[in-house]
Amino acid sequence: MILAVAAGIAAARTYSAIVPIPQSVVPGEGRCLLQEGTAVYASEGLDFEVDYLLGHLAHVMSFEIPRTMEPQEGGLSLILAEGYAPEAYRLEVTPEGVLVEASSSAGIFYGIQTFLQMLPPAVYGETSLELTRCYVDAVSITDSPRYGYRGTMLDVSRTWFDAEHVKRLIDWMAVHKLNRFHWHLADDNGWRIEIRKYPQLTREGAWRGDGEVTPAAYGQGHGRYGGYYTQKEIREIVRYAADRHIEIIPEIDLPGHSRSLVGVFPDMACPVDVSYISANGETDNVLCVAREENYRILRDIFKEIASLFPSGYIHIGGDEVDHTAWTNCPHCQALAKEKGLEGPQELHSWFVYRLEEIIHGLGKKMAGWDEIVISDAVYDRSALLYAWRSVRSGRMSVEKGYRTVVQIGEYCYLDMKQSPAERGHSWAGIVPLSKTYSLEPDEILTGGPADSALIAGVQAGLWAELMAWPPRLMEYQLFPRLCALAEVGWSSRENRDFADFEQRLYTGHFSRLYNMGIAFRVAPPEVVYDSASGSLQVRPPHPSAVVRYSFDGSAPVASSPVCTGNIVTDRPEQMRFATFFGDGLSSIAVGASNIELYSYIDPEMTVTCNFPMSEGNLASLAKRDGTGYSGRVLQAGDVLAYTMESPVTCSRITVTSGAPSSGMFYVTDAYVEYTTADGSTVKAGELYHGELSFSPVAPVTRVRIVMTDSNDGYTAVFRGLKIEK
Ligand code: TNX
Repeated sequence: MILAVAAGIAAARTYSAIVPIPQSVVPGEGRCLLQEGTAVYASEGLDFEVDYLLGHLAHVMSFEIPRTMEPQEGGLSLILAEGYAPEAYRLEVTPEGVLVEASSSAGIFYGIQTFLQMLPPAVYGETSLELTRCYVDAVSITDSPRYGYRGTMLDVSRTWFDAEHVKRLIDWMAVHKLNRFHWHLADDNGWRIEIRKYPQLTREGAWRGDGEVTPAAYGQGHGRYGGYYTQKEIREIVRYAADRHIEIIPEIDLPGHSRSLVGVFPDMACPVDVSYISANGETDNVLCVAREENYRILRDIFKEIASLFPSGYIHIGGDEVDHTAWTNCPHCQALAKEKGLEGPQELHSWFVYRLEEIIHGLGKKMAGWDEIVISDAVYDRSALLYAWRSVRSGRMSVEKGYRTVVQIGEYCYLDMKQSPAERGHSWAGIVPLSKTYSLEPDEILTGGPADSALIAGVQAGLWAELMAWPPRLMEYQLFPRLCALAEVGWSSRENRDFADFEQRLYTGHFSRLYNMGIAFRVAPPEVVYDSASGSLQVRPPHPSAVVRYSFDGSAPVASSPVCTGNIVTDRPEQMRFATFFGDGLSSIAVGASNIELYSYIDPEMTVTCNFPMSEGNLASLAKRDGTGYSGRVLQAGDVLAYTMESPVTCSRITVTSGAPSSGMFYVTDAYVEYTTADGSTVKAGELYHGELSFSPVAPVTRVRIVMTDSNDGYTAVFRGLKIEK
């Protein structure tokens, strides 16, 4: 895959589009020529860095670059020298050659990353450009990171990402000078790391679906779904990441979010018959605090984890614990009494305290989500806190004196929607690229301009409830927002400017991502209707972006006409626009934002069903924007019916389901049928990921959603019908 810099706007200099932007870039005189005979010299101990550099150069050059024992005139030199900060480097490109100098192999690696961004984007591709010569503009760059912790968190429990997938993410992180991979290895919906002492954890706990210890979830079907990493794979990935100067921090989320663990070892939960629904809609997912055996099992597990991961930290989760079981558990209550613990929050603290003891005993420090200091309990201040809930919780963490990683939802949660119409969560708001880029960790957490030593750095979080569909949503959610976060973490405050960042994306970095094979998000154009001139005014996201359009309300495709200016039309509501990039990437389709794109009718109707649902919810569902939650898991044969007061003539009906904020808990297994005014019943089709649109053949008196199998959440969420004229 090769794509030249976006047509029209060529980067002014080979160093004008570097992401994250370096600390200091001083243009030089002339340029350096790489050609047959160019050689590379490197200090001892840089074998991986040399191979990495040459491996990439091979995608651009037609010639081999030999490694020499002495620096060569006109060649590439990677030199270890004293005097640089830990990850800092200097990169000098002159007609006499290329020099990368640093005090550590990490610094050299980052210097190489910057240098690679000065070459054609094919350097990241799979085939070779086979150039016989290649010029790089002379420049002098000195660079070092703002924060020592620059991370990405991946949840592999809700959606399974195999070892190859994880390695690809690590490659992408390395390009962006990110240096911590936080691996969320166990959650309610799957245990993903082999533990030799308890093989059942992966034999059983890594799988979900009908007949498995954890039930089907997130619309991934009734079949066996899941996977896990063997210890051999884990070691390989740890090594792979370390080569790329990325430390992996493993997380096992406890004592809540533990359904897969409890599924395998039911005795780890409190021995009480209570029902509760966790923040994520799970049941039976909390460990008993009072059961001593639990701490022995957890110690065994952490012992193996400690030996697999060289990181100084083990992350124990600690978020979103439902307290119902503890409150009702005689053992937890007796423990609380004995230790003088007040309320469930102090039981939570007790649990964390016990884990911290275990983790310290293994020679590691503890990391956890910000709730681990939800009560006033104070742990060893060596704990690393991950602020996620809010700016407030981040402030609390810093005020209490903890080193804090900023992963605050409203900036860093890349599972949030990028615009209201897109897939994603929205509990932390809509998180467009500009929002992620706007993060100023110190300003929001300490209010002061100076960087606080307590702010370890920043991290992107990719939770995976919604990642299984559509294909490659992971890449779409990560990019380009991860580029923005990398710049927040690396670049100095004075050098950061959103317009300039976007310009670098469009003139260089998108082509790099494209050559890496990343299905990144392309921004749609902005379209407004101007009634005075009767035209649609189309503003592409960037001057050279390719926008295509359709006339019939459908999403534009690669063969749709290209939009080159404003469009005069008497049917503005029918037109849709999308931005295209390279071969295969396109944005969501949009219409004019200031007119009604659909003409809905809202007939009178009543909604009924044969399973529990509140009157209020049923009444709500009779409205187009309505929502109704089933009071239990649905079964085959369950039916929800929308009955019209009188026959409705319409062009199209759209059935949707799923929670309005996230799309979670959609109706997974069902078909839709409708009754026409003459009394006949027509099957409209199966729901596909909770949705179906159809054009009725005659006036409609009733629409029925008929379940064909059980639903996969504790509730199923129905929505009002969208009926078009
Ligand atoms: C909150 S962040 C969670 C996760 C969810 C996420 C969805 C955190 C510590 N807990 O379990 O996946 O929200 O955005």
